Amino acid sequence: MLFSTLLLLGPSLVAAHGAVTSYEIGGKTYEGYQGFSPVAGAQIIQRQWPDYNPIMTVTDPKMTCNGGTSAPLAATVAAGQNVTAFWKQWTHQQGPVMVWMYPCESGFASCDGKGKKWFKIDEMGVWGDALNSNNWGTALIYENLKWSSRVPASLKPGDYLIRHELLALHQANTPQFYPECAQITVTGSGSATPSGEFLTSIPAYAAQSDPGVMVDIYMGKATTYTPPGPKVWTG
Ligand SMILES: *[C@@H]1O[C@H](CO)[C@@H](O)[C@H](O)[C@H]1NC(C)=O
Ligand SMILES: [Cu+2]
Repeated sequence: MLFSTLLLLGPSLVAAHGAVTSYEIGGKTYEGYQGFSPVAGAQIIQRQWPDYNPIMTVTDPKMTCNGGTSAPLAATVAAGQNVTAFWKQWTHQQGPVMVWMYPCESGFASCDGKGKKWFKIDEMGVWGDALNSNNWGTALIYENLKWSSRVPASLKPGDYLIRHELLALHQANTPQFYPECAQITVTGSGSATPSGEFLTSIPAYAAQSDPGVMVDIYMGKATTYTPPGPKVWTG
């Protein structure tokens, strides 16, 4: 119901959400997709997403890259360097930030994000013991409109997707996922890859009933929160 209302109201409520719209790596800015008007062949590193309506289920195919497929460009990142993502706007202040990577072993054009190969490089859930507070990773995005994550220094060089995911939890038991992807080529002399316990598939990196997904932050009883999916791999 809420979802169809949002669709009917269209652009007036678009302001209630947000998406990654550019990146900065090593002092260089990479314009991303600005949304709602895909341009064929846009010379960007970001996979163009059709909209940033909330994704409501962890099994939705849009979970991979918000429906974005390939992009013509990639940014070069030295292993150990940070990737900073920027949002033009973001509204919600409860819920975790999670940053994921996926190896594109045969180049970007055919890289579909399928299989149990996704791993987290960064995340922030809640700090303190009040889940109904603004002490959440997504509240820092609300404040700063950016998020910086280190690509593990020991990571094996190659082509990767980097996926920024905001999971908004402000509506009880009604998770909203906002993921976007960009293409990066990691350089360096590392050889490390995450072992199986750090890997998962997207969509469906967790059950919809996972306590990190289906949660009532207002209930007053819950004082701890663990973001869904595997543990962060730092190399
Ligand atoms: C690089 O990312 C890490 C998190 O992965 C963060 O702690 C650190 O502050 C970032 N560095 C810069 C210069 O933004
Ligand atoms: Cu929203």
